[in-house]
Amino acid sequence: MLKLIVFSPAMGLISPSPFSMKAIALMQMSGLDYEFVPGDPRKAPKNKLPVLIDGNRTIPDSSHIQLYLEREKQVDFDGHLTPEQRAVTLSFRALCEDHLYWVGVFDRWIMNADYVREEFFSAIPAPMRKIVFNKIQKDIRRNLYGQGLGRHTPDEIYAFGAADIKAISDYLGDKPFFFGDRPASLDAILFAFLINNLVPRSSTRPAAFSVKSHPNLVAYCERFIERFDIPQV
Ligand SMILES: N[C@@H](CCC(=O)N[C@@H](CS)C(=O)NCC(=O)O)C(=O)O
Repeated sequence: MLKLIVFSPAMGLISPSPFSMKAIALMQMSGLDYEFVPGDPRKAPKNKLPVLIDGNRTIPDSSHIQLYLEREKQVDFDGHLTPEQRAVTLSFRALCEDHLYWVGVFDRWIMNADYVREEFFSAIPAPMRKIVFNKIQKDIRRNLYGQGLGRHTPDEIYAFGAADIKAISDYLGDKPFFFGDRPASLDAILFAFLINNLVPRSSTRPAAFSVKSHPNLVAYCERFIERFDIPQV
């Protein structure tokens, strides 16, 4: 059976990583039999999760997992899309994975550090917990600075994220799925990133950066969970 290695449940989500959640969403959409197992990115081939295992084949990266399902398992996520919709798919994928993702990292690891430390590292004894967390947070700050977003003020960073979320909400409008009645791979991506924004935070954040401010996006996440029976904690 296919095995999907993802981050363990936390923050009320079956996996608190948008990329792991995307892979779970794709697997649920595929209708294939699989099991998901919590893993450690340090043991993954590219030091990131998710990873799909199919017999002796190992496929890291959520986009490569999608390609693998399409090519090797004949899963048709996007066959119904027009060339224009495929271009929109690539653009919104980049918006989520290369932009909104980093705002989420900033929101989570920098602005809500206490909450994240207790949620993710509660298994580590208290005195060590802060040390481990501080080291990871330092690496994350460096990554944010390298990516560029970390050079802005919190208000500027949140404004970028709010604009991303508004663009998703505006494009979706009152359609059931992003391109209409029939879901596509982009819905797995959008769902994964939006649901990760929706989980509770310990401190206040600008309302504009909250998916909760967009009722059509909240309804969209609920619709996706129901349609694809997304596992809950
Ligand atoms: N391009 C990758 C990105 C995966 C990714 O960034 N995963 C993060 C969690 S959301 C991770 O494994 N981080 C661990 C680390 O960087 O050490 C994909 O699409 O799967």
